[in-house]
Amino acid sequence: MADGKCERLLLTGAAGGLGRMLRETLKPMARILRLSDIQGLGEAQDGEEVVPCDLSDRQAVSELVRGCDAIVHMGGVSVERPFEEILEANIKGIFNVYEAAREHGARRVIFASSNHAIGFYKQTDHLDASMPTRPDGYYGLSKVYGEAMASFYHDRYGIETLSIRIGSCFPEPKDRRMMHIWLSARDLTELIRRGLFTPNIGHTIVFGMSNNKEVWWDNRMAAHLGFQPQDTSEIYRDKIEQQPMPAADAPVATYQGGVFTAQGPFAPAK
Ligand code: NAI
Ligand code: 15L
Repeated sequence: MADGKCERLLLTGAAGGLGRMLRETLKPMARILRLSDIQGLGEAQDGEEVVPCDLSDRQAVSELVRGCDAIVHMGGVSVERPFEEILEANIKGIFNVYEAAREHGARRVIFASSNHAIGFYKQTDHLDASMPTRPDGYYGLSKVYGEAMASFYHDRYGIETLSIRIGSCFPEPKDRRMMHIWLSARDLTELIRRGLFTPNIGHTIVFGMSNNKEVWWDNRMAAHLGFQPQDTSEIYRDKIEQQPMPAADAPVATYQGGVFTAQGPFAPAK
């Protein structure tokens, strides 16, 4: 990873909402950007390789990671779903990614963790990355597992990871809850850049949020990244405050994870 560029950077989940954006913004960070997803990605453009892959397929993931010096792992189920779906894409998926990184010598992973790893904290709680996780569903549990994989593969094999507990990364915050945890595309891209090129990050956990006015999270434990978010949800406040106020005891107004805390239980798969 000389002169601030990876030789070959793998982006999983490249067909997803964030992946489509990162397909453009990660390009300057790599000589070759290898794009992967279970869904279609179109033709490879200049400086790209397209390698379709199901993350739950260990052999396919091993081939996918071969030749990559770093991995931005965005792929997987991104909402609350029955355990069986989360198990395949997220839990087996991240095991396969780290095993392949170990096997082929990839040294850095950026892991798209989520606020749902800590979603059962109340909106009145203030957290830093040393506080225990409080997952709000099977999806949140898979992100806790991913962070634990990152910790283990660093301690055992020296692979370094930035786990970004992404808040809500959409073009704009959609409701009052997201005003606290919104992350702009520009700030996510910069966090990934810091995660790829800051020396000696070990396993660092950072809360993925922009420079919002009223926040629940404290990122001082990730100060070595030198990340200074450029955007703020504040510019959307007038628009968001025109929305009706949710009931005070509604999950979206009570818990950091919002409605995810009230999804399920799911019927067993037939
Ligand atoms: P998304 O659902 O739009 O994209 C995820 C991609 O993963 C999809 O293109 C999907 O086809 C792919 N995928 C699913 N199962 C797969 C499998 N078995 N094999 C290969 N690919 C598979 O999600 P989005 O919003 O782009 O999020 C990207 C990542 O960031 C996800 O890991 C999500 O959990 C995480 N995240 C996103 C947040 C947001 O606000 N957008 C907030 C917190 C975390
Ligand atoms: C997530 O983890 C999801 O992937 C995303 O779709 C949003 O729901 C986000 O969290 C959120 O909590 O707003």
